[in-house]
Amino acid sequence: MSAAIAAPASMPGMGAMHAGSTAAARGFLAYGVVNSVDVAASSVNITHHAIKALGWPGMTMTFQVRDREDLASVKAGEKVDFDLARSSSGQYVITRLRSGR
Ligand SMILES: [Cu+2]
Repeated sequence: MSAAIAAPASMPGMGAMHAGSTAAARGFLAYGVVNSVDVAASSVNITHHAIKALGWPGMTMTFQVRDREDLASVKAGEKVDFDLARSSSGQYVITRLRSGR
């Protein structure tokens, strides 16, 4: 995918949108570019493409990662693909993260 990512620098109210009402505990495949990795916090900041299945536009945001080991395989500036799943608290977390190819 070579399309430019039209990413607003930040989106106020995005958190509420991400806590939205998508039903089951499905996984959602997404693509983006890593901006920063925080191993201590088990989180990664990603500028992701639009995720149609969730109705999300492309944007920059921080995700929690379920398996911290996934963070060892990615670094800032790298293209990645990842799976999102909705946690019991209603947040979307990354359940699988890997370098794009
Ligand atoms: Cu987002």
